Amino acid sequence: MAKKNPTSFSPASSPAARSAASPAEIDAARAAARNTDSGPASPPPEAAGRGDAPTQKAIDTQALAAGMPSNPNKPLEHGEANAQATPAGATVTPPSRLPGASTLSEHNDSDKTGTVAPEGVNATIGTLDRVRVDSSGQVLTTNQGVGIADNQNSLKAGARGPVLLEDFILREKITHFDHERIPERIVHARGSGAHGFFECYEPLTEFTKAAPFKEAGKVTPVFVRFSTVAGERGSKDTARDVRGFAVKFYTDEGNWDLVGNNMPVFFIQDAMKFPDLVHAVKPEPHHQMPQAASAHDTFWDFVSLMPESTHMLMWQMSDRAIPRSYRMMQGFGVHTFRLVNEEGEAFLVKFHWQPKLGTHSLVWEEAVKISGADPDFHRRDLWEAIDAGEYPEWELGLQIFTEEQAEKFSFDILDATKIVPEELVPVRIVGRMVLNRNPDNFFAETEQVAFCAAHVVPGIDFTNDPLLAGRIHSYVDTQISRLGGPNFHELPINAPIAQVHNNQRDGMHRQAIHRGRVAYEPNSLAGGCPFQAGAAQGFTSIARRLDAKESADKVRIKPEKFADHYTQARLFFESQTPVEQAHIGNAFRFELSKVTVPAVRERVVASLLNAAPELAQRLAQDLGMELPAPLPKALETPATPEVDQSPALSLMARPGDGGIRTRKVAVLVANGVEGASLGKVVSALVAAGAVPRLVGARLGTCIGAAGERFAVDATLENSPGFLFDALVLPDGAAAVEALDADAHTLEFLRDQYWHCKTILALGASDALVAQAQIPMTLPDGAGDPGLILADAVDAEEAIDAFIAAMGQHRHFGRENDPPAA
Ligand code: HDE
Repeated sequence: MAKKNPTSFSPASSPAARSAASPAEIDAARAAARNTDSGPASPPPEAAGRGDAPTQKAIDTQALAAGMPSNPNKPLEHGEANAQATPAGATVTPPSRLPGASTLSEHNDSDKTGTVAPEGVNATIGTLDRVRVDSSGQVLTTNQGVGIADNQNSLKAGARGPVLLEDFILREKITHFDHERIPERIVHARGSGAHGFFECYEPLTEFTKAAPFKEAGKVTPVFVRFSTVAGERGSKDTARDVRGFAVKFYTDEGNWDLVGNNMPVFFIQDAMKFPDLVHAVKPEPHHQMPQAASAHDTFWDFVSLMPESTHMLMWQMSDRAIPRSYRMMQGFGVHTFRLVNEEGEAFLVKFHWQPKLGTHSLVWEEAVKISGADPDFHRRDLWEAIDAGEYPEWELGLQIFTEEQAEKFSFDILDATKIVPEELVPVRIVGRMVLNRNPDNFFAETEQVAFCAAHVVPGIDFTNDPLLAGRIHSYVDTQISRLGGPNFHELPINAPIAQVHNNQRDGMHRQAIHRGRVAYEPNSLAGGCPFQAGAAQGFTSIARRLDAKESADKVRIKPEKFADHYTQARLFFESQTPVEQAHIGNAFRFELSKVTVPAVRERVVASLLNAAPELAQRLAQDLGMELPAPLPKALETPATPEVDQSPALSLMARPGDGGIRTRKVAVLVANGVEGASLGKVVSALVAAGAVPRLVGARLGTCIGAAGERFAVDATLENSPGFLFDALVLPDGAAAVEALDADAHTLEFLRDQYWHCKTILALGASDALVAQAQIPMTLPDGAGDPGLILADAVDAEEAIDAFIAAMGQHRHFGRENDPPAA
């Protein structure tokens, strides 16, 4: 879309009173126009003659430049009054396309050059179709397009002779291979991405002019990358860690990256501490251990000296840090941002993504086991769901509030270790995001995508959050070394769908071929183009910054309220259900038990005493240590919080719709399985959208009791119980006997039980439940809602109960600490 320019001039016409040029003058002017240095500035009009392009170009260029006798915007560049009213740049419409051409030979087209650049277009931003490659029916070639006759042998001097240096085909292949790897991301190295779209439910123009929110039903393409933070690129998906939740909106007014996490707060308050935090959590530098884990000395040493991390530690030790799926976690923008409307009014905003499937997590032991059996667990889950047409969906929620409201809060909204409780500012749902296309190529898309906290569009702006300020710098900087130079924005996955026109040139791997000789602004030789967009169309920063003083002193200091390190940590802990609180305690215990220096453990417990004394006491007991004195507080009497509890902070607050779509169910089979009830289970599960898999001792065919044949699609060995959401043990005495003889079965069953998953045992298979010593009742004596034993004749009713129980996701009533023997 070409931008509109209100200040456009017409090219100057040739001076009227000019006496006719003599033939000698015309020849001289024509000759001069063929030189690239010096020459007559203004050839007479009749010198152009028919088809004399060089002379015509000189004439048109002169007219174009003369059309802008001065820069009319200069006076407006001064004075505070003009700061918010930047005009669009001045332009002159050229009399022809000749002055804008790099070369007059641009009409000579070929299969390589194509023709003249289409007017006002940057062709590098076309859809990804322009770079997709499909090799079906094609011969193998070198990178120069030369057919490769033999891809099996190097070029040798004789069949048994030496390989020749001349073999450019071998050398090109090996050289490219040698350079296939690029540096991984410093943090968030492990990740998975997908394409999709954002759809706006209602116009939000009252609050923002940002392109995606302009009208109901407006669709904006997105690319999303989920990640872990600490682990390397090849590390496991199910580590206890924060998850990155980065969304690139390809809006029609430029790219907007909402680079968030699955937790709404962060460890630190100032970007100055980020390298320290990351150095502390990454594998320790002397021996590079442990991989993808915070459970080690340096991390806990650092965070226990940084009490502002306490709130985030509560989140990180909660089950949020071990999600069941990327599709089942929330996302948050973390910082307070601003929305700005057409009138220039600004509002404060927090961004929330709410998964349609609800928020669900793994249990710790399950996460540990999955990391061994399937380190790609989350990557596989996302890929399979999208390829199966089960498109993951989130709703976007906004907490919109004013600076006047914010000033009254007991906490500082510039502090990234604080949330705005939903009781203070409700979350308003404004649209949905659907991920409906897997990438064609992991490297080209998911690896090369470059998110950047500085990528905002008109209508979105920053606040003075000092953590955000560091991020605005960091992301571009890191891409320059990771993606090999300043032109990473031209990589197809990063290019916006909005036009890109500026005077940046050159650099490593430049893709764009700019027409013309002008690469500066202001100019008259390109008619002033590309011209500055001005306040009406371009990005402007909101003038008022919270608490910014006109002539503030230069300081390195934090605002007072930043010193309240514990109030919201307590709020989070108090808002959890007892099960979640127990899991948080277990996680702290596990992590601290891996710390080798007692003083570090003590410091953590001493700090937690200020946030959740009962948690700290339990930890001291579990870690076999004396209860230390509480850590001195930076702020003895913080402001009274508005709320003591916020139910929305519990994972249980968002169970989803109770359905079981995409959940994986293991159906254990062996020869002699009762085919009729097996068939009913599988059909019912498929109808409910779940993914049943027949798991047997070996792949191949399993013969049912009535001679039915079933294909076994996974084995007890390659797909252990903890990889499934639920378990079905079908009827059939012979099958039960065979399964009973395989120790995998009992382990499978026990894992399902201890991880609180739903189990259905039909007919004779109750023997397996007994053999695995699965308790029939919960520790408190109540019936177990997730353990369904039924005669095969009652299969239908039992299957319904099984599906309903699966919809509850877990049956935590089974839990005991430690698990009962
Ligand atoms: Fe990042 N972060 N970050 N971060 N971050 C990166 O950029 C950084 C922070 C987040 O899938 C890096 O391209 C600083 C908060 C995500 O490609 C790097 C600070 C939040 C991703 C970087 C923070 C995030 C990154 C590494 C403190 C949640 C993955 C590679 C001032 C709101 C994006 C890269 C993807 C990645 C810097 C803190 C989210 C080095 C300096 C807070 C989701 O630029």
